[in-house]
Amino acid sequence: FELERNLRRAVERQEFRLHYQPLTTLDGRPFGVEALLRWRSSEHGDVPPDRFIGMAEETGMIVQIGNWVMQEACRQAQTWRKAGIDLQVMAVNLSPIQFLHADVVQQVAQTLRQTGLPARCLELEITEGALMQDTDHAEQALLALRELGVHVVIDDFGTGYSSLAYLRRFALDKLKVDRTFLQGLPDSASDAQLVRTIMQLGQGLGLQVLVEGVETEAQRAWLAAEGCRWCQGFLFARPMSATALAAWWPTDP
Ligand code: G
Ligand code: G
Ligand code: MN
Ligand code: NA
Repeated sequence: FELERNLRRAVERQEFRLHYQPLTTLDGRPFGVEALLRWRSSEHGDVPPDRFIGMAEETGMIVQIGNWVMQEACRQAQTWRKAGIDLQVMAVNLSPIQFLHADVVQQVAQTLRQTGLPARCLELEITEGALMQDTDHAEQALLALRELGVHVVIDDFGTGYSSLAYLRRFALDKLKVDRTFLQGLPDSASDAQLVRTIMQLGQGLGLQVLVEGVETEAQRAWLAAEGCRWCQGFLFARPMSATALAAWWPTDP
């Protein structure tokens, strides 16, 4: 209960920060980042998202927190772009609660207006579960988001309980292969077949496929041989503060 009470005050106390993890090509060149929420509580110290996102969802606070995340991520992206960093993608995680909220499209549009970030630079990461809870809402919201020009990504792809039929029904742009599939690579024949199949499925449907959780050179080599183009993982870069990200980003040759 104390954690919940303190979470309520965290926004006004400015205890949230965003970290950023690079999204890269297979040779490690970054084209964007994923924003990841961090809470430094004055009472509890650093609290990992796994420990408070669920609570924020149950209490509805995730809407306010999520709106802050989107605003801050877009503001930061536009600041970097103006400073000459060639950031093409700012990816933001949307909680199912946030995505199912009637205002979601309005919120996204307002954030883009207020920050000046071009819509094509914003990617919203949504899980399969969020899409399947209210498929009529999802269909309408995805069409409206596409109309705005933002991109929508299925996060943790392959771990949800949804039918493949939604892939043709919904206006989607990208799949992010869940990192649990990477763990067995390159040794596990079944993991290899699953990742290969997801990449083919995405390609066949005109969706980009990004593989997350790349941790080893052997995984990178396997993905390169399979024709994978986009990835994210500790092998290339971990999530880092805004200051660290700006220092890490390569300057043009
Ligand atoms: O780096 P990491 O430990 O931050 O993320 C743990 C989990 O928390 C991941 O599943 C990630 O998607 C989720 N997460 C991180 N930041 C956000 C956020 O801003 N909003 C939501 N809804 N989830 C987030
Ligand atoms: O669910 P989502 O994809 O939003 O989760 C992002 C989470 O994945 C963050 O916690 C991030 O730190 C973590 N992550 C990113 N790359 C790797 C990786 O290579 N290995 C592991 N174990 N976690 C990773
Ligand atoms: Mn994500
Ligand atoms: Na994921």
